[in-house]
Amino acid sequence: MSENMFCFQCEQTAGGKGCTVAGVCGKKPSSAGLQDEITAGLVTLARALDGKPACPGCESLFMDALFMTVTNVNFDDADLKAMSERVQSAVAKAGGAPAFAPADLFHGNQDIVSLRSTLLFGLRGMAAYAHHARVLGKTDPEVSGWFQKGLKALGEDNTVDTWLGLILGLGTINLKCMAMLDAANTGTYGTPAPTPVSTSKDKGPFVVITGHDLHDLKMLLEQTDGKGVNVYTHGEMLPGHAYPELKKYPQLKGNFGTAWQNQQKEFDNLPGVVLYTTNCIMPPRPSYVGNLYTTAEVGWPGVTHIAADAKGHKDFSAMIAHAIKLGGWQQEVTGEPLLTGFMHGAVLGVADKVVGAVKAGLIKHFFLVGGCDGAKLGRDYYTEFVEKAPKDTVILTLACGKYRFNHLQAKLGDIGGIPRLLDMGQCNDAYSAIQVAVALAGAFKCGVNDLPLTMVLSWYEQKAVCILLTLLALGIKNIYIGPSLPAFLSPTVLGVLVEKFGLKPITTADADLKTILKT
Ligand code: SF4
Ligand code: SF3
Repeated sequence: MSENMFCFQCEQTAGGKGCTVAGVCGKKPSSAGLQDEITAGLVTLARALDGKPACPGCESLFMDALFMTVTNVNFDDADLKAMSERVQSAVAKAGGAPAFAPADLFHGNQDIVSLRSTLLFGLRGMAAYAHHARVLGKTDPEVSGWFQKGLKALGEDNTVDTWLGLILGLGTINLKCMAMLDAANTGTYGTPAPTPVSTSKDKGPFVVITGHDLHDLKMLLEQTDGKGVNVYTHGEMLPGHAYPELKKYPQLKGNFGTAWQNQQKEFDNLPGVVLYTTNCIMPPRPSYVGNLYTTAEVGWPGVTHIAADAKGHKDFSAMIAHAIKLGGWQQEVTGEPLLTGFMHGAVLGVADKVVGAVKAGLIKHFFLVGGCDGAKLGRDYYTEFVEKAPKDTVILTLACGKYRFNHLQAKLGDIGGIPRLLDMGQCNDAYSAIQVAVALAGAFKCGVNDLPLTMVLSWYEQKAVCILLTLLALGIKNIYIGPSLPAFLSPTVLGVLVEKFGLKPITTADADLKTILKT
């Protein structure tokens, strides 16, 4: 088999090793090549800027270009080529520098490639979060500067210790980035509150909006207001319902579908349009490809892209008219509501109740069962884990992996007036989980590692990588991770993480619960 490309950045990578002929995600070798070209160009740009302040527009260029290379974001070679040219022109304007070549990304022994790749993938994940905060007007010089610093480091021959320092440094700065995004989201749209979200389908035309960008959701709600067009959230957009400034729109009807990997089935013959604001777009089927729209860094060849104008405004009118023409669902279908909105503001608001329930022995353990969903077998572990967790335990969840079990909310019941399953929001709301853990540690006068709290994470793409690095940088130990370990972690690097942080691959729900709860 000839090697046309090499990519091992996500959990579904071919054979658990690397996609070499074509991406399991649908990425073509030409797109993979362009993404490597963009990345290498960014390293050269970071070199060229060394010691100088970032060129005008370079801060956003770093974020947007890295975001574009995240799994399932952009499959359109025309977009990737245009981005690569933007990077090259910035390099030329910065005065040039010794070129870092795409092949250099894979230079060195297995461990060096592993360490370099871990840093790169973490940077890609953080870039998506920084992008969402930036569109809401929030930037931080330290976060922005770190893209330049991290990219420059990718081109250096560092020692293992230096690489490890950089990787944990990225974890620390990503906490700042997630805090900035949290401040951007809550500052703009208010403090999320627990909110039941309908999963019913109402009659009439509709737009489905997927991805993480709340600013896009807000613009869509403004432009559908009073038009008789309903809006449904999909995937990671579900927590949008919990924000006061978003849920006030009556046409924000509910949540449609489940996590990203089911879209080809769920969007089949959909009588409405779909707007993708971030990852995760999958190869669309002919039955619905004509109903899709992309925005921001997302792209699929032939799918209409809605770009922002110079003021950041996006004109969704043609897409809304398309939804009206499609007519929407003709019959109402009733579904069970999902509960979301337990971000840190809501949970810390009932902190006394939570602490009281622990002290009274009602709550014995907390689990954070969170992270990405995906198509591969083995992800039923997370459903089983939640179902089998004893009744005196509370489960915090976040990101799209929760669709494996969020419909079980009512069945799981509550403890002392607190639901046993608390949906804390999107993957970036890992910040909320950290805030809650730190507050609990404060209330019990102990360290986070001494709390009766275990993190059981599922990963798929690079945002999960930067979050994991943040948790490690905070010194959080004994994290369970699955469904499989990242292919980009070499045995030696994995060994270091296991030794230093007690990182554990998941086994079975029964065995892991037994170990954690020492039963
Ligand atoms: Fe393969 Fe994942 Fe890379 Fe796609 S993103 S090419 S599935 S490793
Ligand atoms: Fe999900 Fe793609 Fe990662 Fe934000 S939307 S968590 S997989």
